Amino acid sequence: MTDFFKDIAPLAYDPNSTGLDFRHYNPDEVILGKRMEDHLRFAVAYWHSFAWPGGDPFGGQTFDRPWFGDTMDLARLKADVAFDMFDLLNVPYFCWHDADIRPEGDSFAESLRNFEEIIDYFGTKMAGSKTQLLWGTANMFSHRRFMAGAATNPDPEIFAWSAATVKACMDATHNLGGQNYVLWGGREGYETLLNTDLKRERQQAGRFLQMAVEYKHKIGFKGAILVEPKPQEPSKHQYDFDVATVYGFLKEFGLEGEVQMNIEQGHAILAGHSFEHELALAASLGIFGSIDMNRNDYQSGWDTDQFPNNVPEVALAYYEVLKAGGFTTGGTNFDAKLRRQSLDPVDLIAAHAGAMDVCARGFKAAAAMLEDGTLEAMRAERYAGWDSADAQAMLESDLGSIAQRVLDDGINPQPQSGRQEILENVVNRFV
Ligand code: XLS
Ligand code: NI
Ligand code: NI
Repeated sequence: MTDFFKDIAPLAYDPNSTGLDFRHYNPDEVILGKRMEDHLRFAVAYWHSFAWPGGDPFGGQTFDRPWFGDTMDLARLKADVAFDMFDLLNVPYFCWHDADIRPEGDSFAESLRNFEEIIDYFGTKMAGSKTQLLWGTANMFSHRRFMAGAATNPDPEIFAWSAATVKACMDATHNLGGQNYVLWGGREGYETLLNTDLKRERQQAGRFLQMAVEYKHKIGFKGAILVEPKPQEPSKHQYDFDVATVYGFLKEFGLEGEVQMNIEQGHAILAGHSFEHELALAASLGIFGSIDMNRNDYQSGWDTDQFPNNVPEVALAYYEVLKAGGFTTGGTNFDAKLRRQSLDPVDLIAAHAGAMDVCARGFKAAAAMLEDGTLEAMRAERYAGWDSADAQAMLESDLGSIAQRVLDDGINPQPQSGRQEILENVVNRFV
C-alpha cells in the first residue's frame, strides 16, 4: 500500500452508511440469479483517475499528484496507487490507454519498451489483486502527431505508426487476459471538408479495422473488439458518429460479425440520442458489447465526463442491458472524471463509490421492472395483432394482394392509445 489513500478503509456494503461505504452496491447480493458484481462488472478508467491533470479550455493543471512526471519510477508509483484504489473499491476491472500508463519515449521503440515494462508490472500487480483488465486501447488522439487523425491521416507514416501502436496495445491486452479491445476514433474525422478526402479516409478506417480483426484472430485473442461511437469532439465530425452509422460502416467492410459496440452515455447525448436508444439499437442489431458510464452537463453541450448521479436515467439504461441478455465480455466502465476542484484523494473514492451506488440502485430498479413484467406485457399487447397468422402472412405477400384484402375484408383500423403516461407511471413505481 502507498500512503496516498491513508486513513481510507476498504469500502464495505452498509445500507445505513453515511460515509463512503456502499448503501446499495452489495457485490454478493443475488439478483435475477446472478451476483450483483457479476452483473455490473465495474471498471475504473485509468486515464481520468490517474493521468488527467485537471485542465479545462481556460486553465491548466489543478491536481498535484505525486506520480505526475515522465519517469518509469513515477509510472510504477501511479500503478501502485491505482491498484490501491481498485482494492479499496473492490472493483473487478480496470481499463487503460497506452499513453495513460507509460512515459512517451523519444522514439517508437523507446515508448514501446516503456509500455511493455509497465504491462509486465501490471501483470505482477494483477496476480496479487482481484482487479483484472476489462479492456485496453490506444491513445491515438492526444499527441500532436495524431492531430489529423490516426488510421484516416493523409500521411501514410501516421497510418503505419497507428498500426504499430494498435498491434502493441492488442498484444498487451491479450497478454494481460483482457476481456475486450476498444477502438475510439476521436481524431478519425475532420475539422473542415475543404482539406478532407472523406471517401479515402473512410476506406483507410475500414481497412485499419479489418487489420485489427485479422490480428485478433492471428494471435488468438478471444475477447471482443469494440468500437466506441461518438459524433464529434475533439473532431468537428467523427466517422463513428453513432451506433447506426457504425453498423453501416461494419456492413460496408464485412465486419458486422466481428465487432461490437462500446456505448458511452455522454456520446449518445452528443449524437442527439438517449443512452437507452443507443443500447436498444445495438442490441437489436446484435452488436451490443459494453458501456462507458458517465453523464454530461445538459447545459454545456459537450462531453463533460461526469460521474453518473441520476438513478432513473441509469435504470432505463440497465433495463436495455438486461433485455439484451446482460454483459458477456463487457462491463460498466466509469469513463468519468472528477471536477477540477475535487483535489483530494477522498474525492476519487467518493466519486467512484457514489457512481457504483447509483448504478446499483438503477440496476436493481431495472431488474425489478423486468421481474414485475408490466412493461413487457404492455409492449407485447401493443403488438399482439402481429401474432395472427394473417398478419404474418402479409409480410410474405405483396402490395397488390394486400390492397385487395383491404377492399375485400373492409379493413378499417381504429387508433389505439400508446399509453405513454401509464408506462411512465409504472417506471416511477420502481425508480
Ligand atoms: C472519449 C472517449 C474515450 C474512450 C477511450 O470521449 O470516451 O475515453 O472511451 O479512448
Ligand atoms: Ni467519452
Ligand atoms: Ni469512452
